[in-house]
Amino acid sequence: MKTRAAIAWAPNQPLEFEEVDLEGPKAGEVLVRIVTTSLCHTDMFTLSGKDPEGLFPCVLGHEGVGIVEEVGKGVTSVVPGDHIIPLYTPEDPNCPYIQSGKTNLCQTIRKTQGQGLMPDGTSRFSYKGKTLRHYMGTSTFSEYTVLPEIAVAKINKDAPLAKASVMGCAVPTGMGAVRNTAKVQPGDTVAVFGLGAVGMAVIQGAKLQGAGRIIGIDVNPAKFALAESLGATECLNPDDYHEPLHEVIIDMTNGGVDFSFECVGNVRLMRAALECCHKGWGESIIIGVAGAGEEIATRPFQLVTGRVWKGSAFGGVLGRSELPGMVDEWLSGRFDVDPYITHNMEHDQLNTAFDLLKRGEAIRSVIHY
Ligand code: AHE
Ligand code: ZN
Repeated sequence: MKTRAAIAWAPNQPLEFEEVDLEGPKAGEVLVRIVTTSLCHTDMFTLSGKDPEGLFPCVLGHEGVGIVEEVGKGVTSVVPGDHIIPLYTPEDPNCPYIQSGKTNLCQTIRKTQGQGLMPDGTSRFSYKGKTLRHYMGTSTFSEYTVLPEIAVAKINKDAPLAKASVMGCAVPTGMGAVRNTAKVQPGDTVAVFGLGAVGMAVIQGAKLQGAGRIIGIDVNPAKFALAESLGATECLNPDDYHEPLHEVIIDMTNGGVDFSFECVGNVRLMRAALECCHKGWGESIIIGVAGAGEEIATRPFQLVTGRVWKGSAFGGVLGRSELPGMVDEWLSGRFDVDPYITHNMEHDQLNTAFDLLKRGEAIRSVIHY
């Protein structure tokens, strides 16, 4: 079939919109019509050429929601008409990683996914005979996409599809990091580095956990009002201080925070996030994605004296068994996704969405097909 897709031909080039060829679902695969998709920094990161797994030409996009149109042979868990969220972190019950009960990092199709291919090692996308790579196993910047069955989470049909795309990355990534990775407890002091969508979701999650102080940190003070409306008890701009950022936070918190979250992907900020943690027990969770070749550093003494460095992917959320429950929590009013959606636009305005994100003007732009 033909589908309208945004093609990323090469790093740092604007996306081009074309009718591309899409092969139907093979065994164990599902054809999905994406209803909305939103733009995450990780799409921008890959388009910038800094992603060691970035392959071109490709169809980007990993935060979306859609409707199953057709299923391939052997697919039993979804049927046409089901509403689904594509999972860049799939969940295969036969995967030993999943069976361990210790992680959400399913590895069943991770290798081919990183190569921009479906599990059989081929792509379903092409344009004028030239292969286009998939991206993060999702490629939601195409109106129709093909996904492995283990990479779709069936969600409640009451979830408004115009908004649900943010449940595909930002919200579970931030909230999940708070609940599953850090396990923030009532009264804890939390520092959130970077007030994009993921940072906002960390704040919202920390508030739901009953955190005492929630300190938002960003060089763009225009983000502070939203952060405070979601639960930040105070916000600070590192540019307003002469002292190193970790010292400022240690001073503010009588010795450091219980948990910090790095939601930018800046390795210097990761160090500050670790070092502002309380001696003896403070934990820092890395969520931000750093570019190829970047490395983190600190004095080992920071860890010897009890600080803990951790990371979190997709918030430690099991996509098929836990994400639908998070969607239900949203529907029940436990939290709201409206604050994340700063812009709504059409598919062919995606390049504008990239510009807005780059300039720090958007939290999430939702693209409606
Ligand atoms: N391809 C990059 C790594 C990118 C990365 O870390 N991705 C996160 C999700 S970012 C969502 O906005 C992730 O889930 N990683 C787990 C995984 O298996 O990729 C690189 O550095 O190679
Ligand atoms: Zn993302």
